[in-house]
Amino acid sequence: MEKTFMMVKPDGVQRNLIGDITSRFEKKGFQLVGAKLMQIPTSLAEEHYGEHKEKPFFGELVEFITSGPVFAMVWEGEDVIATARNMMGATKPAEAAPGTIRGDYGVIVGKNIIHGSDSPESAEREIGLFFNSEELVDYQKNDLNWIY
Ligand code: ABT
Ligand code: MG
Repeated sequence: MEKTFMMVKPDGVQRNLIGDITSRFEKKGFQLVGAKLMQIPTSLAEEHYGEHKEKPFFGELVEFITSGPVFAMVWEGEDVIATARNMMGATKPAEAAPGTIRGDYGVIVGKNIIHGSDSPESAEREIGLFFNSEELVDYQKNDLNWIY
């Protein structure tokens, strides 16, 4: 089953949006298979955002993502990578549709609340950067006779 890496960025954590954001993915029907609150070290931030190294906003980006705790998550489900990107909304909050996370809560492109992997290759790379295999849990929700 497809997996994606997502994180509530420092602005989302400061604004108490962890519960709302995780709730959206739970209600959609995806399964949480790993999660932790963490402070990203600069070296990990630079590696995670390596594709933007030459961009003028790289320094600010690394500074922002290391400025406070993030809530890192791995979600699993059919087409979860593309579906989660749709639920997040466009990178620029001004272009993000109402009803999406960035459309509902974001204003500034450099502080756009949530990250989600943009391809299967990115998902594999980012899950590997942020989680050890023993931190990911494989479990079934169906066939439990104590859920009524
Ligand atoms: P991320 O989930 O952070 O990767 O965002 P997304 O994939 O939607 O967008 P990309 B293009 O990867 O942007 C990475 C971060 O860079 C910020 N940014 C982007 C700017 O600050 N200015 C810009 O002009 C652009 C294009 C937005 C993203 N992060 N934050 N926070
Ligand atoms: Mg990106």
